[in-house]
Amino acid sequence: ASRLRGKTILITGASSGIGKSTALEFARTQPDDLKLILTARRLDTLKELAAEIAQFAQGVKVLPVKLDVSSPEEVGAFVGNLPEEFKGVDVLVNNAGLVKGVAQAPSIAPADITTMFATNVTGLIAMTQAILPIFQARADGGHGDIINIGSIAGRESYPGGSIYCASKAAVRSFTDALRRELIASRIRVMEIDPGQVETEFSVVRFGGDAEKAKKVYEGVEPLTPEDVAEVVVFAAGRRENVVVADALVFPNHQAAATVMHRKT
Ligand code: NDP
Ligand code: 8X3
Repeated sequence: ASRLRGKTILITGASSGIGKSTALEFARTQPDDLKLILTARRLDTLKELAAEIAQFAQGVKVLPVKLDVSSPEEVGAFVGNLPEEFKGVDVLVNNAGLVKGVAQAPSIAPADITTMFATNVTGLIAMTQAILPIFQARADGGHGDIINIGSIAGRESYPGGSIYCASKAAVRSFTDALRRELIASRIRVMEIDPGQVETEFSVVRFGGDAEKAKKVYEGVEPLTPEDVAEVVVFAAGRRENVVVADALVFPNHQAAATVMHRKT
């Protein structure tokens, strides 16, 4: 039997890209008995995803929830508002995140700096703090999984990405500290760092300019969000004593944040 049977999985940023594919992959892997709490700001998109999952996985209960992780009020009210049958969260996938622009200091818009940190860093930390008490209330010192989506950008900085890179470095640092802090429990703290993945990421970066976003992937074959989703579900599905603590996932043409082989 799958180790994921009966689990309650909470995914942030499930309306697009890696988060959406992760929801679908969990449902495919455990279609008979699973609960998915899918969160993002776009509730309509989450409802469409819930309908898509219902078509092939009748045993998966999906709860779409509108949640802006950058809002301390919304995150603060989140757990208390969960229906009773979804309160026992087993896995938190901290995936919501974004990049804004390619500006360099001193010309980075203050609002973009705030948005990136409030979403990628403060939001991820707030979600973690909201869910950890659920894990810690369990017997044997507590158990549950935290899977943080970092980035190659958190390991290596590049020009035009200073704030995004700093935000993902903060995720990495927080994740490492948390794993150390929780060592006496059975809580698993994991980080998955993708390289280039084609999602809405670059469209968001360029403020909706799809043409500009397309250029990022010209001559290269990026990862698909499904590729990353498979790694997330693999990590969550390991035996309880196995912690996929830290995974860096590149497409074959990529060897570093800015080292890519492009076909011309
Ligand atoms: P997408 O833009 O396709 O998806 C981002 C998701 O985050 C959306 O579902 C969006 O939903 C959600 N989101 C954004 N802001 C908020 C917010 N304030 N509150 C709640 N949800 C929010 O991009 P990806 O799938 O690529 O990104 C997912 C994660 O992967 C991010 O953390 C990103 O940094 C990371 N990553 C991406 C890489 C890439 O190359 N694409 C590489 C490495 C890491 P909504 O707008 O509905 O709120
Ligand atoms: C997204 C990857 O390096 O293009 O996290 O910013 S990068």
